[in-house]
Amino acid sequence: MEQQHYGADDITILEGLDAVRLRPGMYIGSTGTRGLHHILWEIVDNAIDEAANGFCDKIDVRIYKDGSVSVEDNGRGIPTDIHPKTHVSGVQVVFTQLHAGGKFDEHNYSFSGGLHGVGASVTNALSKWLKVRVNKDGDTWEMEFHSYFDEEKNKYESGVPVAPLKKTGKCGKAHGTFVHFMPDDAVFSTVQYQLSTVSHRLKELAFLNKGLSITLTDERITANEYVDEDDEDHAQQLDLLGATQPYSVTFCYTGGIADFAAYLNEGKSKLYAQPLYYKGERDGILVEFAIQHTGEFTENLFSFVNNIPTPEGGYHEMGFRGGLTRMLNDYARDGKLLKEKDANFLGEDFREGLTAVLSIKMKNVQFEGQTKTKLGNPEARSPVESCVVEGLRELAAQAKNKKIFDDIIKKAQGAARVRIAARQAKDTARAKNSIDSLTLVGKLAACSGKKPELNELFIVEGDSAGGTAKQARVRQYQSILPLRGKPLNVEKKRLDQVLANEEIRTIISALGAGVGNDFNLDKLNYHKVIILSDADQDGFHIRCILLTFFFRYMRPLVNAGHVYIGMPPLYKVYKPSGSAEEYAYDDKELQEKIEKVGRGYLIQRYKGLGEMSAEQLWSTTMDPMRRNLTQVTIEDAAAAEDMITTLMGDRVEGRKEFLNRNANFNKQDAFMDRVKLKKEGDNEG
Ligand code: TSJ
Repeated sequence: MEQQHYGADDITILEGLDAVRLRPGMYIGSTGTRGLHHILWEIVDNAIDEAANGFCDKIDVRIYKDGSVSVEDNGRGIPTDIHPKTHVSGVQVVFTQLHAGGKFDEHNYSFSGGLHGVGASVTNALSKWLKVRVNKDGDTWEMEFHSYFDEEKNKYESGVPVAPLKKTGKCGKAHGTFVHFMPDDAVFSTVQYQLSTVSHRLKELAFLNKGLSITLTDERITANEYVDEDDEDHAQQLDLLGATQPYSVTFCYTGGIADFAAYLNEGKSKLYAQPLYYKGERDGILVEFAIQHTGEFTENLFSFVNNIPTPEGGYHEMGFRGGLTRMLNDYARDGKLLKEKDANFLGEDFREGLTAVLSIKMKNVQFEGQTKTKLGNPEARSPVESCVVEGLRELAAQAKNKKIFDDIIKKAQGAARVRIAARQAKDTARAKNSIDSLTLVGKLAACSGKKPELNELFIVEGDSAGGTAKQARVRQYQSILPLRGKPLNVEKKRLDQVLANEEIRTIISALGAGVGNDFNLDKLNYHKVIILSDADQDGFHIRCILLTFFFRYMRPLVNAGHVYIGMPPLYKVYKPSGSAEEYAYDDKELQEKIEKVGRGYLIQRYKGLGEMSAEQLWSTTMDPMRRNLTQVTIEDAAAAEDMITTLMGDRVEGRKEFLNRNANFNKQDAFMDRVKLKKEGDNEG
């Protein structure tokens, strides 16, 4: 080709962009909606790098009516001077040279270069047009690129400069870079940017870059035309902006990933109010983490490398988990929370209910895995682990955090107990056939219906009341399980004893969903598990024992709201003639019922369920239309945990004090202080 006015360098540059055009998938993965968003992230990443280097604190992303999109920062502005080797401006190099992104010199470190990081030139190559404006040292500079089909050459020309970079005005003290481009519909199967996708990622980037303010504006729609369910920022702005303004949202988090962790835990019960946060550096790797334990069981670790999510995990996650386990075991030993003879906790014990955000930054990242979102650099593991150990030690050394760390260990103790019990349950099951295959004919009066969602299991105190309940029930959907005497107080026994206990085994077997770690809600035979015990001290104790067992060994059952307490009436107010009959469930109600029945009333006080006739038990306690059921849900698992330890465990003083305080068993039971109780049928607790 005879175009000698181009230098040799320029020709290779153009060939570079042609290659992108020819095989876009090689550079951006796909030409679908993912690829479309990818070329936006390439641009955003450059602005994020400028922020990470401390030169900018504001980024604006705008989606226009015509489908184009722009990114603007208030950074130093892309260098405008002529590049000594290529004899073109820095701006031109950025947009026409493959892989020019970021690495200008050794003083600006750029960590992009993972999933993204192919550079802004790729965005240019795959755009119909791209405009850039730089404000720098008082001058405004502009340049434009375009892609078009060259009829003469019979080929596509991609990302070609329309003209060299030129000064177009003065900007005063303003500084920054503005890049505006139109994705090429000849390349992408769709050129519609998805507001929810862009919004979600920008919010994530705002969390990952503490203090950075990112605004997203979508001119395609007005403020009241889009409501993102989990975008509380937008919900707040809706009223202000109304129908006349374009949709716009600003994300800015001064707490960074600590705010991220708090956001992830919104609406959950927490072991401690604020996430623990640390930022450190080891062997050239920046490590930042935030952790907060919830009352739930699942572990939620959100990890990032160079701001890119790594849902498949990798070596940084191994380092994080290792560091967490090592430090917390050391802490427990040092504080004598683990005795000399005790085995170490397992990592999983410390991660029950853990929400964590881990963000690391390193060079030369290697992504692996099915979706290339797993960090494959083994050298990342050890520095992350030491940073996590160091960070947690530093945090634990602060007086204000002592209780938090003690509570984390306490929670781990609970988790370890369940873990050990589950293992022993398996062993026991292996030894004595299987727990599920236990036949309990004669004890359990099973219902005939086969729909768990309709079925109810009454766990009834005593054989006598159990017999009455069997007469009273509707066989179709109500099962009766009488308990002889008190079940085992699981808190005070060794765990293998718990699972060897006949009453406990009967309950496990009746529910059909297993126990401990193997507990599986999907297999549950009854969606209502109703504890029916007398309204006296023994009944109260039995109720506590059962709730403790469910809490410890079948917590999902409690969390899902399947556990109920049946409330038998305390009094019957009636006329001997039989013309009136009312039941009262507490003393206040007794007065009301006395007034209702009027002169000549008699009162019967029920001492136990066994004193009732089948008809009375049905109408007052078992009939879904008339009974007084209370649902048990753990509002604060940590608090309930503490209460259980006090009430059922070894803290004798606490227990005495508690029992004295709650002498009125009619109104109080162990869980009522800590547990959220709501009436059957209510939708709101
Ligand atoms: F993607 C992109 F290149 F088009 C782009 C770059 C897009 C956007 C919105 C912003 C940027 C960008 C680049 N913002 N800030 C910078 N900074 C530099 O390129 C820069 C400026 C000065 C110096 C220096 O050493 O003086 C070094 C660099 C890398």
